[in-house]
Amino acid sequence: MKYGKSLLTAVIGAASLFSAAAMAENHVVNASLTAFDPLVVKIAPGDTVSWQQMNGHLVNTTFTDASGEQEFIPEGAEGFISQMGENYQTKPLTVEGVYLYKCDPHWGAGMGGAIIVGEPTNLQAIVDSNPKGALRRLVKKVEQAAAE
Ligand SMILES: [Cu+2]
Repeated sequence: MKYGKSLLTAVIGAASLFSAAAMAENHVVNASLTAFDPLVVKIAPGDTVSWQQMNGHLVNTTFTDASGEQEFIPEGAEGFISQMGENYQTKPLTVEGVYLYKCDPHWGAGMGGAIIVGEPTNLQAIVDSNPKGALRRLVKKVEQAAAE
């Protein structure tokens, strides 16, 4: 029976891999005044995120501070920058971790958001970078969402 069980496990494994790919979801975030709603989206690897009502807004994973440019995305992941006003959709996000983004014109008003793909692998590293201001507030929200 051992062989039978491992075969069954393999079949179930293949089936769940297939259904994971088939069931990749798109998660919609709405821009509303100077906030993204929802602020934090938790998604499965391979899912996508798209933004609506983006007139006057953009999404950008590149953060700039006095020490230069930095991206708060998982190692090996690709960042993204949309055009102003574009209802942008990401490629499938396959690298697990936290992706922070902001709307440049409204970042001063704290307009940023986060995507958690699978496990928040890089969250501690982001916290350890000692974020300040709007970035710190965004990271707090991500920590709360990750703990839920
Ligand atoms: Cu904006």
